[in-house]
Amino acid sequence: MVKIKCPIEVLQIANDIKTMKIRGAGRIARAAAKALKIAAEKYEGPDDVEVFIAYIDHAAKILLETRPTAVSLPNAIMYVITRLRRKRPINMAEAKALVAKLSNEFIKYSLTATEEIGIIGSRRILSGDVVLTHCNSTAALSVIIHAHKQGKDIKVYATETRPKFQGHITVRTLLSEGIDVTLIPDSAVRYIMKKVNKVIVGADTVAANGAVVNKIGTSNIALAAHEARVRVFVAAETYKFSPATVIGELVEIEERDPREIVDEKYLKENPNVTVRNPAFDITPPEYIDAIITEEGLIPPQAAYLILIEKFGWIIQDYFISKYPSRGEDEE
Ligand code: RUB
Repeated sequence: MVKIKCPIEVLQIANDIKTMKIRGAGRIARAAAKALKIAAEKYEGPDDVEVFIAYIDHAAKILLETRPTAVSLPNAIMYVITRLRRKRPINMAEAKALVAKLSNEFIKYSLTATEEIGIIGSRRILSGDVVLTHCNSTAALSVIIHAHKQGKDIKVYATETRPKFQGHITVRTLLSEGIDVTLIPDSAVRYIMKKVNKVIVGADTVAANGAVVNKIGTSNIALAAHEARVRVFVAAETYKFSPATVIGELVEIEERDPREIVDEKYLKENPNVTVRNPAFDITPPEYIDAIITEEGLIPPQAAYLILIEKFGWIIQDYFISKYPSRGEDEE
């Protein structure tokens, strides 16, 4: 089949995700959906829907190869592509319009979900609360900002989040909302936990057993919170739940360039030192009090229910591809 080149704008978005100019699981997902829409608009191949779909698949593949951990990225792409395939557009105009519609639909859903999480989660924040957050999560910030807008008097500790310092983005956002925020080094978490009474973080991926994959250091924070009897809330839209984990797939943890931690000179002068830079870690469900989704506040153990409700047909497809007899109709 003819391979049509991916437009430069799509390659640029892919590169921005890879280099973290676009970062955060929700933003990555929306950028990927937008990239597919641009790909559809810029399509210059033959007037053949099958070729068009193969071209969109190719753009999707490039986007999927950018970062491995946040499931929001494949889920956003799957949202567009599976519906495009199922709908079977009869001509190019219909196919292009459908990709644009699905992309817009996903982006709107994502933004609305973040708002709803803010409203739901803010009910659990009380005046006088001292909240600790890690990295930079739009969903977690939505909870904090909604609570503040309701007139609740809250104080926030934000971790720096080495090595990329996303905590500074969090601090800037909270300050611009007029929220009292203190920046702390990641290593000060257990020391500060005495003053904190709620932890709120985001998620890149939620597994079927309720384990949460989020920025490296999240599991240390959850452990320190558990020890100090401080509640841990995870703010996560349902497209951050991973259907593949239902069939036992593991979540790949991104290892980034060591030069985000030490410079080139250090690596040259210390050839025997191995520097590792894992970007995410896994917090087991035992250390999480609740996950705040747009579908409501759930215990982490209910992740499977969300997955079946939201991705049931995809999970079914996984099973059918592995065990074809499951797809056969019963007599
Ligand atoms: C970002 C990170 C965030 C989640 C949730 O990591 O771990 O906590 O992605 O963010 P990175 P959001 O900076 O490496 O992308 O709630 O904005 O989707």
